[in-house]
Amino acid sequence: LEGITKEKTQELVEKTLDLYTEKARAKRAPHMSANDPEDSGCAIRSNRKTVPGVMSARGCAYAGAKGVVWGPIRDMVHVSHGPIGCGYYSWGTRRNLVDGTMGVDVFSAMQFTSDFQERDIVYGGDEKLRKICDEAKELFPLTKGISILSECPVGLIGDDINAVAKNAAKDLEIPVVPCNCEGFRGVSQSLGHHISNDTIRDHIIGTREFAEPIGDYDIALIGDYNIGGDAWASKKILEEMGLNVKAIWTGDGQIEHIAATHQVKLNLIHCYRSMNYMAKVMEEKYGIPWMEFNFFGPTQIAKSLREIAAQFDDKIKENAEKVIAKYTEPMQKVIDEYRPRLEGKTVMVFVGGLRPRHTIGAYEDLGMKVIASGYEFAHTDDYDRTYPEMDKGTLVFDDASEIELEKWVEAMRPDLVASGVKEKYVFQKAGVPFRQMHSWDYSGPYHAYDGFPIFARDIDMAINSPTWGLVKAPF
Ligand code: CFM
Repeated sequence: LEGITKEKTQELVEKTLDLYTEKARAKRAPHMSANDPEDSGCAIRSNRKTVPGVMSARGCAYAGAKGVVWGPIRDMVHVSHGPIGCGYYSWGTRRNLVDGTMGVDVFSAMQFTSDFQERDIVYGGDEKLRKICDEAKELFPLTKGISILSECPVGLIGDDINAVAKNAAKDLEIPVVPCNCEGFRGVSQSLGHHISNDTIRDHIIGTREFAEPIGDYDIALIGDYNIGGDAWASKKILEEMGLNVKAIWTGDGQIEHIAATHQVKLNLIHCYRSMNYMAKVMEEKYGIPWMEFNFFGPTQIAKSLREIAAQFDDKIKENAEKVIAKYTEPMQKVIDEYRPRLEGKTVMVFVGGLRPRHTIGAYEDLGMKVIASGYEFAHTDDYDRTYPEMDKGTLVFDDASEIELEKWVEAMRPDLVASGVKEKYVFQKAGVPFRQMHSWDYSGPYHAYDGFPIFARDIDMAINSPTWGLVKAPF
């Protein structure tokens, strides 16, 4: 990588830390470093409380539960339990697409909230919650269950949603799942993922069986949330190679399929960060093996298809080769079209807990280089998986603040910033091309062979738009 050395990047890190007071500097310093794949000493500190007063892009435990794990399950009513704002701001923003008839057998785009008022804070919201459960079942008789996602006040006032859920489940004869995911728990949305995994473990998994007998090629797709149709694109090629995707966790998810996942032969896990807990539980409790894979960009897709096929017999292995062969030419066409326009361009990535490492190969397929990558809420095991993917001297960081990002972009001048909506307009106004890499900027899918042509088009559109010639950047 031209011009990028470990020393220069470390110098930039020091200069960035100079922005802070001594105390804040000491806290932020372990969260950013020049990458050195051979030196484990560059380990980034992660999953710690954000420094107060420093602007963070993180979400909360409720966001991780309502928005990420539970929300995409399409045939349940998900109740945001507490004041109205949390429900409103987690309403449809993640673009986890679903199939079915809204309001009849699908409820994921609707907002159910207990809309707490002062009265509920003072006298408790349990009765109201019970009424909501009854009304939800009455208004939507085809609902397959209800999840109760607690917002902060519920835990603070000590309401017993577990008792309400237990009684409602008995009376209504559907699963009613209490999820104690109050936003103040933990340091980010990551704990919300964990709490949600635990509630699926305690209330859902193993409570149903699949209607048909289980076969040797039956698998589950774990940690694909169908953002912009991602899970549909992933499912398509897994089925083309002869596997049966019996359940998706939780994109376009169906609760009865999720409940029967303990019967599958293999768990394929895409978003390791948000669902490794359940993969491990199913391995320990039901002996189901699991493996990680990566469906971003043709290089990683082919590698993953072969690794997945290696878990099965020769028929599946041959099928995998056929699938790879079938898509080689169309993918090469995409590369031939876009690579000449993107060759040598650089990217800074800052997203949640998976994409900062999983998308690297897709950029590389287009001739681009990731020169800086960071997570909002990853843990040590995510960073350990990241160092080998990044070149020596590139910047790796954790829970960056807005001022840090600005300093790095100013110094490293990436050709693209790939991050979230809170970052988008800051960098676009500075004249730096940007893609919103959570919701795919209203585009997608980006997963699998259906996704790559769209990804390539979008990245080209962002970087090579003539608009940038008209913007006067402040630096
Ligand atoms: Fe997994 Fe995700 Fe991500 Fe995530 Fe998220 Fe997301 Fe994300 Mo936004 S589950 S960790 S909590 S891949 S919503 S679909 S894009 S931060 S990198």
